[in-house]
Amino acid sequence: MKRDYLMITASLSLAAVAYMFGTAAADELPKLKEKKNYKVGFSQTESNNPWRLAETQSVKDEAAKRGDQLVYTDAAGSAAKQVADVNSMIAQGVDVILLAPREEKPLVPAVMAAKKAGILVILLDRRVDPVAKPGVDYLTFIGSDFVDEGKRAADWLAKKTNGKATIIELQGTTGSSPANDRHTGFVEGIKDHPDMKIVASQTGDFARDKGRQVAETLLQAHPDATAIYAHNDEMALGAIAALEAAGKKPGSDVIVISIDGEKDGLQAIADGKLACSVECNPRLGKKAFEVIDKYAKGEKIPTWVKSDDRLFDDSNAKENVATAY
Ligand code: GYE
Repeated sequence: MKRDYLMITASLSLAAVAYMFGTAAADELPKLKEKKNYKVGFSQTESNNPWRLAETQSVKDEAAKRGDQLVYTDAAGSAAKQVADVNSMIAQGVDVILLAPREEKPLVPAVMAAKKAGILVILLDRRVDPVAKPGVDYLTFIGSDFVDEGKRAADWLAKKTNGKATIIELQGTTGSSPANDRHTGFVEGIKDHPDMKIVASQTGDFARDKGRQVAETLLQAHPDATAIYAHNDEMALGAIAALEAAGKKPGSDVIVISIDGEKDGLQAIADGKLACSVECNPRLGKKAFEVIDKYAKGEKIPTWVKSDDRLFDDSNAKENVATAY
């Protein structure tokens, strides 16, 4: 009894201290005052591909347009550095943190630390592990439906091949939400096609050269492969290079499909080397700042601000090259 009482008073006084210092209660999102200008942190995970660069540019452009101060960091592909980057933003007292989390699990503590410090977090382009909840621990996730992207890629391939394919899968960054979900969605999409099989699956870390190296090894082990499913265009372009080096014709000997819709990807479709790319829009900056404004005004924000993505193949890739990133 006495112990319970002590514990209750201890947690009550913790809540009181949290209140005094302006930090949020455990079940409540940090508040955001309506202001003319905000100090916004943007924690980018890496800058090694056109998708990332387009995303960063869209955030920088929107901040500049509004006259908001942007604190920008690049974790250079390290989850540990990204946690440190977020902690430094907390120390600098930013109003909001836009976080593009590299991996699902290691970034949860960063989300929780910001919440504890009373700083609002918005997840941009990737998710964290569901132990951190939108609408409770962070405001919302702004980005695409990765499970659906994987499913759409599988559906397209099933149609193209009449449900017959021996598939090599090049996965994205291990432990990242798009890699996990694009795999899940694709597996779901081929499950009713007994003649579609993934014979090898390995990470190419969303990077072109890694994708090329991994594709080279996997093609040697599986010379009978008829399709390559890459979790992004960069790895698909690497795989196309590997196929050509092995004397195979991408597009006819092996069908390559992917996700993103970057300029080089669309050009590869126009050239007949890449078969299709499910769009994943990186230009999320405008939406992010709109969400900040709405939340400060007291509007209700959905737990997922979903992108509306197209699919590119030889029917529409060429006309979209010019406006792609
Ligand atoms: O597809 C890839 C990038 O997180 C949705 O990350 C994003 C993915 C995108 O590196 O090209």
